[in-house]
Amino acid sequence: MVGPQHYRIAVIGAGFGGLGAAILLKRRGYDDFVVLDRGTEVGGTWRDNTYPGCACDVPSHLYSYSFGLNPGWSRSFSAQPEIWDYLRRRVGEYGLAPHLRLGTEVHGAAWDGGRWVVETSGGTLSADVLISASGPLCEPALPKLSGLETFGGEVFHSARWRHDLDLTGRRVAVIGTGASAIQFVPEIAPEVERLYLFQRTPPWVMPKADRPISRLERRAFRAVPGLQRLARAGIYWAREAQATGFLKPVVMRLGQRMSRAHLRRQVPDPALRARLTPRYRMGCKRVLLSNDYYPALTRSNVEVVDGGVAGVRPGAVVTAGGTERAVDTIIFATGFHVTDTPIAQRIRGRDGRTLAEAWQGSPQAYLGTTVTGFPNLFLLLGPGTGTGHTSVVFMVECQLAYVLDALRHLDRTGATAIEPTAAAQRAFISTMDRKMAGTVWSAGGCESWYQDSTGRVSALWPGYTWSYRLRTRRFDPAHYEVVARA
Ligand code: N01
Repeated sequence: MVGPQHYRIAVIGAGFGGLGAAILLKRRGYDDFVVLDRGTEVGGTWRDNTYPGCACDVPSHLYSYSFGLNPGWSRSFSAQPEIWDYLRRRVGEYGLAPHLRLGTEVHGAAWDGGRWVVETSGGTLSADVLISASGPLCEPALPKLSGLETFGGEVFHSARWRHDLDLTGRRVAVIGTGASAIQFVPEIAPEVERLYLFQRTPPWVMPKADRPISRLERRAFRAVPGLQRLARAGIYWAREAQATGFLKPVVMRLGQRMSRAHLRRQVPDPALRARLTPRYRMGCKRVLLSNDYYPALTRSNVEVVDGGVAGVRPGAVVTAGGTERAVDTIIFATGFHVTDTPIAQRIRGRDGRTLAEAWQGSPQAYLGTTVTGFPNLFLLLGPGTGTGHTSVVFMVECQLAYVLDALRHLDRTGATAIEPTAAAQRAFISTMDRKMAGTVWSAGGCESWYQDSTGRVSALWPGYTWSYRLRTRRFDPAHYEVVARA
């Protein structure tokens, strides 16, 4: 009987992580790999998030692969269509199409003692090595609101924008005031009849230094070798300097002063201003950048409703204070399943447990990449590799260097499987936790998606990202159990 199609490497996800993996695998001479994605196009979060105003809050030159610079960025902070286009163009440029299996959802992956057996919507395949690049911000989180099923109007999440729905003249409830909401609220506010913004925690908002990149600049980036790399390095190190504020929260006071001045300039009404003033230390949640969010909230057809949502009734949202706002549309801008990502329930390791069962609500991985009990598994943007201040693409590249070195190790030594020792993973996590303790992410007085269900900040790297680069430059076999070929 013919078994499932076998690959050397299977990659889950065709976003920044998965495409980056594919490009580098190809460049290193690996041809026997497959990239699986449930979407019918590549692009990951930049394919899925198409809400009006969707853009990156990391400067364009930094938010791209170091091996795939784009001198043609049209703005200092790129909008979603341009980033998505950047990713799609990489497919043709690197000849990735034969490796892509789009429209293929991974239902499960299990280690069978010598390889990964991957069940997908398109059948079963197997692989020696599994790279999970499914992304931490891929699965929309919808709060369980009582009465939601009785609402009777339109309901959707910001990451699944209903472009077929004309919002003109509608009465809309937006729930959430995070990075997504602050981008689309100013876009839809002029269209809708009424917009009720349900705010539970006012965020810190800073001005966004966004501007078009002139044709002259773009020409210079194309013509002068190294110029774009220089610009990128400048942005990178400026961002790294900002990390000091997250690691030593007292430095954040300056940022808080700047943000309050921004609020004062843009919101003349002192009562509204007071309600928009954050009550936790800046950086504890993601710092938001916007020049048009506060002005949108001063519009006469916009009301900020404090305290969150108590429930939903037919044709209305019930406020925490028990009053109602009559609406015909609810838009959830309520974030994603980050530390409880569904893929963790689908990957089963050596002892038959899933990642979610092994983690017990608090994700852990050695270097945020490999997990004890899960041989030959690599997690891109795994636990502890998010950043609050700079580009996650940088972190992905650090991980990819590590993964490629691990593959080289397997090839060179003839080993069949590697997994981090329990002691190495434990020691790594305890160092992470110790470093995290003094940071604004754990001591800033807020709740955020950086924290898991146990309250541990398990989503972020608690340091400068250059230190992560140093930790991941080389695969370190001393911290691994290695299974030699029989
Ligand atoms: O989600 P969020 P997001 N009742 O989790 C509120 C990235 N991103 O999609 O703060 C009422 O930040 C919740 O309230 P509170 C970026 O990394 C990047 O906006 O918990 N409210 C909060 O206000 C970002 O951090 C870009 O009190 C409820 C909001 O929903 C991440 O994605 C652009 C609620 C959720 O905010 C997620 O951002 C966009 C409830 N039951 C996003 N449940 C770039 O520019 C939740 N909330 C790159």
